[in-house]
Parts: sequence; structure tokens; C-alpha cells
Amino acid sequence: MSNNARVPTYDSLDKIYATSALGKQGARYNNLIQKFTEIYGRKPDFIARSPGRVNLIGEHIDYCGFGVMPMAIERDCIIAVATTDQDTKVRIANVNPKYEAREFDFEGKEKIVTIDDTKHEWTNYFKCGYKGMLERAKDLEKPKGMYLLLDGSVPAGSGLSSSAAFVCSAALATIEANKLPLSKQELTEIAIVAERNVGVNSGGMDQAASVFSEQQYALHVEFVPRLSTQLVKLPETQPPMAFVIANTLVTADKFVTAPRNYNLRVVETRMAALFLSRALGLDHQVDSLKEVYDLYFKGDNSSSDVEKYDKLLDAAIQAFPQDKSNGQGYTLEEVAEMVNLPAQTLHERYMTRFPVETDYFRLVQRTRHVFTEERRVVQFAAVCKHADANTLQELGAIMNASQESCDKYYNCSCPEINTVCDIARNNGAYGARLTGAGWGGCTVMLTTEPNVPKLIKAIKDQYYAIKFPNLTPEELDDAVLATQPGSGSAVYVGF
Ligand code: NG1
Repeated sequence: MSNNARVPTYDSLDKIYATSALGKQGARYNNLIQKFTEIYGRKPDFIARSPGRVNLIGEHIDYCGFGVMPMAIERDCIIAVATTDQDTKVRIANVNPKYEAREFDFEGKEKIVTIDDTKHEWTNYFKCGYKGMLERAKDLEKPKGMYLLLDGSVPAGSGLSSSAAFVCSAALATIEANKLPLSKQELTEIAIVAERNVGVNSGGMDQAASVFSEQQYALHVEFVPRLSTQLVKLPETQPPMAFVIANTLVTADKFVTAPRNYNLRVVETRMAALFLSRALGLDHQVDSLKEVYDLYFKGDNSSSDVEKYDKLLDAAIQAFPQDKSNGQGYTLEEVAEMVNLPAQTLHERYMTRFPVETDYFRLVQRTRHVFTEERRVVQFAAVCKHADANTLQELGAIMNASQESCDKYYNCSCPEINTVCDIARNNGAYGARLTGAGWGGCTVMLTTEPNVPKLIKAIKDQYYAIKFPNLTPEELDDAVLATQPGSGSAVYVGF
């Protein structure tokens, strides 16, 4: 795909949403415009839109440099924007009254804006996108003042990337307001780095999926040597395949739990890479498992990708020493010994920029997950290319194996995710797994179109009715839904 393309501007919603969603989305956009006019006494100039995503396969490997395969969903973040030359203030409000309106000002070309990442403040995500884009716009003396009203429909903390949808639409609003000459590729790359300003050491899958996706396609995203995306047509099966997303409603707030969960996993995979580059005698020391893979197989064209992951995993497992804590993992001192560096150096290198809290680092288990998960991404893409009578079973089996690995080796599942996946598999899902960071949040299931109602009913009856009996019908419909691959970021001007 040509990555120099710019985000498209549309004047009709049918370029953005599937026909079945047009009525609902039309009403939502009208409401946004009407509320904007009530608050600011003028109409917006445009609406910036970026969707959430569901990851089909490839969990927790984007930050290791390995490819992943998400698709965009209909749920998104839309921001109505009007600009002014009178000042450089940014006024931001939300249609959801839970989020209070705020105002901040441009603090000059050096600083742009202060982001206090010790506070969990909703507008920080806007500031991330704003700052990231203006840092790039070196020639811009004075950005426009902005009036903003936001409507987000991606449930927060659910693994559907509400944060990336927010940061990418904020970045897009800033680009469009200031007429910055930035491509989709630049928008994505800057949004990835920008989102780290809120204190989570995120990978790049979500932003790429949010910006580059197209209706009816999954997106194979690769990060090395640089971010690249490839549309993958989902196979036409008989009966047609369908994806259902079910939110466990266990909120996994990445910002709050990052030191023990997400950021710790990033550090564990980096430590594993550092150790393996020494232990496997690679040319130089690296700290991503993808670099370990590339160096280990440099010049080897004889094995297939799948064989390579198996070979490397075997070599890695043999190289790791036995830990001293009965399989719980290595202490920082043990890792220091393994990589022949002082513990203090490791601490400074891996545990200061992003907070990490743990007694043990489970490098063996994490490595096992990462190599097998990338193997599954390669297999999933291959099955999509050659559809036959077994396609649904094969894709489902890959998704189930991913879930098992996330649960057993990456410890990023939770009892509720496992329950929902079991219910799904017992009710016509070929595969079911967590999607996104895990520790709660959403699951994704592969089924067929005719089976969607049965599957959704089973999850409502056997999960929500028991665990969350007081949900309203609307909340239930928000929690479990069928989804199709949706389109990526866009600017909408059709009003
Ligand atoms: P969620 O939790 O869905 O936003 C996070 C990361 C991804 C990826 C997945 C795990 C952020 C913004 N996103 O997704 O990059 O690492 O976890 O596969 O941190």
C-alpha cells in the first residue's frame, strides 16, 4: 500500500460506515454538530474521525517488532472542530457529561503543551496527538486556536483501542486545523510515539489499524525495518464468516495497571532479547525479539518462516538457565548475572522511563508466547490466502492456540475472558480469544453469520445474566456485538 497517501476527506458517511450503520451514525453526527453549535455558537468546520480496532491475531508482539493482524471496527472517536486565528487556545468538550470541558493554551514552539502523565486526565490523550503533530510542524509559528467537541463510542479500557482512536483523531484534527502536510504514515508514526506521553509504553498496532484500515479487509501491520501495512482480504467462506466481540466488562485500565502488566511485559521481552543475543552468540546485543530473529537467521533462506520460529524457540528454551524460584521467573539480580551487567544498569535502562513493579521477570514464558504468536500470525495470513473447506476450523484453531498462550505463558488473560471464550466455543465459535492488552476487556470470536444470534444469546444468558445481571438492554447490546472490518481515519465535511 502506498504509505505517502494522506487521510481522505469525505462528504458522505457511506464512505466511512457500512450501509446498515448509516441511520444510527447520521443521527450521531447530527447530534454532535447540534451540540457543538449550542456550546460554541458556531458550526464546526470539519469532523476528524478515527476508529477503534479489534486484533484478530498477534497479541503483545507489536512492541517486540513482530507483525500483527488487526482490523478497524465501526466504533470510533469523532471530533468536531472549528478554528480561530484570534488566539491559540484549545477548548475541548465531550458529549459524555462524565468528562468535564477543559481549556489549555499553546505554550510555545519548544514546549507546545504540558502533559502531566501522573494524572489520569481525559484530555491528556488529546494533548498527546496535538503535541505530536505540532512538534513535527517546525515552520508553524502560531497554531490555530481550536473549538472541539468529542464523541467517543469505543468503550474505554476494553481492548478495542479507545486511546489510539482518541490520539489519532486528535492528531488528525490538529493536522487538518493547521493544514499540516502530513501523510497517513507520518500521522501513524507520530501518534505511536505521542501516545507514550501518557505513560504507557505502547506498541504501534492500534494507531496503524486506526489510520490505515479499509472496509472488508484485515490489516497486516509490520514494524521492521519501518512501519508498513498490507490489506488482507478475509476469505469468503460458506456460510460467510463473522466476528463477534464480547466485552468481559472487567475494566483493565492500562494506565493504572501498566507497572505490573503492560510495561512489565515490554521490559521482560526486552530483557529476554538482550539475554538471547548473548546466549545465542549473535553479532551484537539487541533488545527486541524481532532483532534476535533477524540476526539468528541472517542469510538463511532454507527454512520457511514457520520452521524458523520453531527452531529459534527450541534454541532459546535450551539457552535459558533454570531460575532459582521454582519456575516463578528470574529476580533482577539473576537477570543481571545472565546478561553480565550490573542490576543498577538494567534498572536504569528498562525501569525508569516507564514504571515497573515486580519481584520476578518471566523471560522464558514470555519468549515462548512471542515466538509462537508470531508463528500464528504468519499461519493466519497464509490460511486467508488459500481459502478452502477447512478455513474456518483452521483460523479458529489458530485463535484458540493464541488464547491458550496468552493465558498460560503471557499471563494476560483473566477468569472472565476464559469463561466467555469457553461459552463461545460451546456455541458455535470456531475460535475465541482475548483481544488487545487483556487482563479484562474484550474477546473476539470467529463464527458464521447464521450463528451470530445464537452465539450472542448464549453469551448474554451464560455470562452477563450471571455476572452483570443489572445491565440495561442498551448496555448489553454495547457489550456484545457482531462486527465487520471497518474503514480507517477520515475527515468528514458533509454538513
Ligand atoms: P490495547 O490495550 O487494546 O490498547 C495494547 C497496545 C497494543 C498492543 C496490545 C497487545 C497501546 C496503546 N496498545 O492494546 O499496541 O501491544 O496491547 O497486543 O498500548
